[in-house]
Amino acid sequence: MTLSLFDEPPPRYEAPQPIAQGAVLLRGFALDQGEALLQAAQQVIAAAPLRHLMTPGGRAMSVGMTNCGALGWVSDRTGYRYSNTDPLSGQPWPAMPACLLDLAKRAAAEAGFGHFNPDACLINRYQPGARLSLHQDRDESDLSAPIVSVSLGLPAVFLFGGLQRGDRSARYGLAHGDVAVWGGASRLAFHGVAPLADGEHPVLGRQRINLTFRRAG
Ligand code: MD6
Ligand code: FE
Repeated sequence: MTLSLFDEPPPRYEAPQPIAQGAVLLRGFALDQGEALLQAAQQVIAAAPLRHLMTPGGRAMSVGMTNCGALGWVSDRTGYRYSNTDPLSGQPWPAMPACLLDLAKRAAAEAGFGHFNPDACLINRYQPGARLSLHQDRDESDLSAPIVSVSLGLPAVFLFGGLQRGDRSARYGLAHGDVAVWGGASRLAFHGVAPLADGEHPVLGRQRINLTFRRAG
């Protein structure tokens, strides 16, 4: 039997791809759990809807966000912080679904960070044009833990720079099922997401969903 270009098996996870000291891409690592992860994310979104948070500067973010886990990342006119309740409902955030927690722990271990125990999972929805400008994740009290970021749906261009805002940043394509992990010497690296190109993903349609896990408290 010959394997044509059109019936190639889907790409499978192979090995970590280092991008900086303490930072790796795990391409395809979440592929075989994509459906379960999406179902779990949809359950969270049903209980704590996506919203466009206000930046301290007074602009609505283009990315829609919500959270699950003990702590959730929020932004408003007073600043960025973690909160143990959803400001929209006043209720605790939905619990972190077991399949999400399990994936985050396995990805961290694969990247060389054992014993990762995230208490915060930020769910981000990018529609075409949505972007995240270069920033550091530094609202977490435990900076010894890495960040695990899972991409689902439309592909995006991930910008990964250095420890200074002005450092040159490299661009990496992130596809459905890819996981990025950064910690150690890269924990405070500047990073962002270029404006999402329009397209149609077979499962998710015109959107990208990103799950970002941290140890916040
Ligand atoms: C991403 N997200 O969507 C990466 N950081 O691929 C982030 O880096 C991020 O969405 C801090 C706060 C919200 C975020
Ligand atoms: Fe970030």
